[in-house]
Amino acid sequence: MERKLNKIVDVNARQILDSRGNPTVEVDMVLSNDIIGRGISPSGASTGILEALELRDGDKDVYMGKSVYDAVNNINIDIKNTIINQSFEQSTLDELLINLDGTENKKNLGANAILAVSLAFAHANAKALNIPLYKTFGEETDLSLPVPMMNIINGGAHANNDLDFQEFMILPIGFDSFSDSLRAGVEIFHTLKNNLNKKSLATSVGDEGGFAPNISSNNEALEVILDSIEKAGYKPGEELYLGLDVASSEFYKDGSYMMSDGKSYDNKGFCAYLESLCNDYPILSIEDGMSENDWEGWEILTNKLDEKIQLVGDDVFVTNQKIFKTGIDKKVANAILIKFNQIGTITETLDTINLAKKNNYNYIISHRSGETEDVTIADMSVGTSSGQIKTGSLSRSDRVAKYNQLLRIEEQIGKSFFNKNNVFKKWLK
Ligand code: 2PG
Ligand code: MG
Repeated sequence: MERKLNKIVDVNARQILDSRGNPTVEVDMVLSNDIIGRGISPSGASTGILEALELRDGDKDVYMGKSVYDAVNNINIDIKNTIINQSFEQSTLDELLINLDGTENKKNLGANAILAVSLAFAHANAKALNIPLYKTFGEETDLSLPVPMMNIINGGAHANNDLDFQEFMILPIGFDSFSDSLRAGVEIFHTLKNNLNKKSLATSVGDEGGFAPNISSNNEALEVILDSIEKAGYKPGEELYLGLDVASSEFYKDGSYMMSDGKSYDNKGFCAYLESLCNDYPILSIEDGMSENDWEGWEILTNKLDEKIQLVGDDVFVTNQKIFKTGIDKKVANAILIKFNQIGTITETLDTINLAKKNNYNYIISHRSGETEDVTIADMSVGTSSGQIKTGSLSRSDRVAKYNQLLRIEEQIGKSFFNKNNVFKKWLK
């Protein structure tokens, strides 16, 4: 029997604030029968140059140019007038939004406007179907609870220390449940705080809730994390692995990877440097090891490390099917980071995930450094069975809200769904 679709009876957008105190777009969508769904757009700091366009007003006297009143108006006028009193599936709504914008990078209406509408519909639609949101993102037979990639030391564009690498993450994979892996992460996080305190290093946190101590050496950051894992009573290289988001596009200039200690590398040299870190530490995943502008470097890196670790493309693929397709053809990376605001609709995000699945690439559902109370990514990681989620550290509500949602989902579906597909099996022999 065909489902009777609910009509959209109201759409109301407003400007709210994200976790960095910058304006962002929120949408409340009302369907018939008083069903309400809310969508909020997140916002990045180390953005890929080919990401869909985040529309900001640019008036330096208002919110330092960052207000989003135009995007809000685009929803309250153009989008609302086009979709009101009609009924949709997620895919037909998203298609209409894409066509209404009419540009490759969503610059007319703004990807922040379009995504907030797409997300609001996803939430409303799940309520109309009377099912949890995570069940709308994939097959019910293929759910899993993700391994959290916890970013406990922040550097790069997310902190004002001298660390070149943006994220130093721990991956608690040797546990039987999401809640046990979360507990290990939290205990290590607090042990790390003590460790930093003892070294008289600052324990204030960066944009993603990880510590941002004033250390400048990558090795020192990795050492203090390893020590904290052990002091917390866990086994590195067995229960806990390390992950990096190098975010190397941020320090790639004129064909060189320029480090803050004055060293610079060409792509071969930088690849050798990353390989040496992998030999010295239990690193299981490296994101953006090469710049978005250095596809040759990406090929070198993939040839060298594909068999050893997960190589994640973020800035280089920007959740964009077309660009990702080029990466697949060139055999670049073996995993893709998925951020729905890089592309702008739920449907396109799910299409990119399906492309990853078909080509045996891992896919990681990810937050942005500017987040909100919205927890959709937690549901998406379960529904698409990504097996991994990147949602920051173990402090600040914008980060832990996603972990808390995963705890709720664990309660509903059961602990046995943790890392069900064992997405790391290729590298852990
Ligand atoms: C990244 C993200 C999230 P941003 O580079 O992976 O951690 O950062 O949102 O600033 O792009
Ligand atoms: Mg990244």
